[in-house]
Amino acid sequence: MRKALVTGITGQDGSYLAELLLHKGYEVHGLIRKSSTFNTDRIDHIYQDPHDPNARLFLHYGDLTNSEQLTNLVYNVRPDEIYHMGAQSHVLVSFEMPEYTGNVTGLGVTRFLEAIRRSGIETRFYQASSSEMFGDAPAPQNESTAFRPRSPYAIAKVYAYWMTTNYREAYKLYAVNGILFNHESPRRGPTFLSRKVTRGVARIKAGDQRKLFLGNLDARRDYGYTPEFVEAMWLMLQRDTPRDFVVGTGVAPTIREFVEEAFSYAGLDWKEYVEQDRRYFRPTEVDLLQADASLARKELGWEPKITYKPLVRIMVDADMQAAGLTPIGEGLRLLEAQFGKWHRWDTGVTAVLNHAGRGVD
Ligand code: NAP
Ligand code: G4F
Repeated sequence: MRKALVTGITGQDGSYLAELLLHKGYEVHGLIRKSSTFNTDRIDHIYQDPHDPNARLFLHYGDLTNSEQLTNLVYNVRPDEIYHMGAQSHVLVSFEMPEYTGNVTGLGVTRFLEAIRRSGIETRFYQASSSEMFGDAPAPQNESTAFRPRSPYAIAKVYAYWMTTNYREAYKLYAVNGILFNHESPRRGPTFLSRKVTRGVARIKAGDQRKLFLGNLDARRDYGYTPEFVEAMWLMLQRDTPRDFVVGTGVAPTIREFVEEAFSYAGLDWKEYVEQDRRYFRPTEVDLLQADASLARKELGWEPKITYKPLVRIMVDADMQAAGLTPIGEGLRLLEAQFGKWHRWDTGVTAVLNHAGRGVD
């Protein structure tokens, strides 16, 4: 049985990726942070009691700032594939915490690469690189576009990108960068734009919120649907030779267009509810991210089905359900028509969990 180690398994991408890998028959090991409250909501529905002889999901405490722990984990688990999703991933927060972001998002990668090199194990390493690295480089951006990062987050990712590249070249590690453009889902963290908007729409509909305060509405983002993106990550590690890929839909609405689409899907006029607040503006913004993912299409056979309009429907439906409303239904129908069961957004479905026994003692 193939073994995968997933960092950031409690995050949006890590949770979908873990589902995909379990579905493909892998034994999955996830790194999770110690927290005084439960932080496994996104993976509760795939949790397995480690006492179960058939268990294939195992969780390990760890932190990306602690190299000794990461080295032990790599050495003890000896995974065939490592998907490094863990990061301080919020761009605006990175301006408030630049040093911490550099430590976790940048140096965290070096700690892993060193752990692999020193342990001498045969493994394949996926680095979650970001379209934010392109910054204000002209669009559309592809694998040859030079980076012009505009935030401490993006700069940390550029460092991590080059460390991954260097370990591939210097030590012949199978190490690749997936340069992914924005991808969203009902599991997106609620402080990222897409989810803040779709959750806001649902809460306004439910009468739980009156206004939605946002920052810059003029930037453009290339929005895709996360479950499709984790398939691209897996495909990247299945190739004979390691290579970096850009992954995105090529469709890049303005934030204003995204907002308008979400409100109008729910039958609301966004202008009545949205106000701008300076606190959500970034000191330096990235104006336009738009992917040229032709290499991924050609070499990986990866083709996205969902662009931002259907994405909005999926996310608003999910947030309406979460707010106790009956979803409008177009998003639900879309998922049923296009995807398999592992794309569901509800958590805690397959098991009523005993929160006292999550297998991380
Ligand atoms: P996310 O939801 O913010 O998840 C980040 C994960 O990293 C969480 O599991 C978090 O744990 C974990 N983490 C943070 N700091 C850590 C630390 N010090 N030690 C151990 N774990 C830590 O991010 P995402 O959207 O899933 O993105 C996954 C990766 O892809 C990130 O590296 C992100 O930068 C990158 N990326 C994302 C996108 C996108 O559009 N989503 C695009 C390009 C690249 P907690 O749950 O405990 O906070
Ligand atoms: O949702 P965002 O915070 O995502 P951003 O900055 O594009 O970063 C995300 O995608 C990257 C890939 O390109 C990842 F690497 C990164 O980890 C993260 O997942 O902001 C999107 C846009 C920005 O232009 C921002 O200025 O929305 C604008 N925006 C306007 N009002 C807002 C808000 N963003 C947030 N988070 N909150 C607002 O109120």
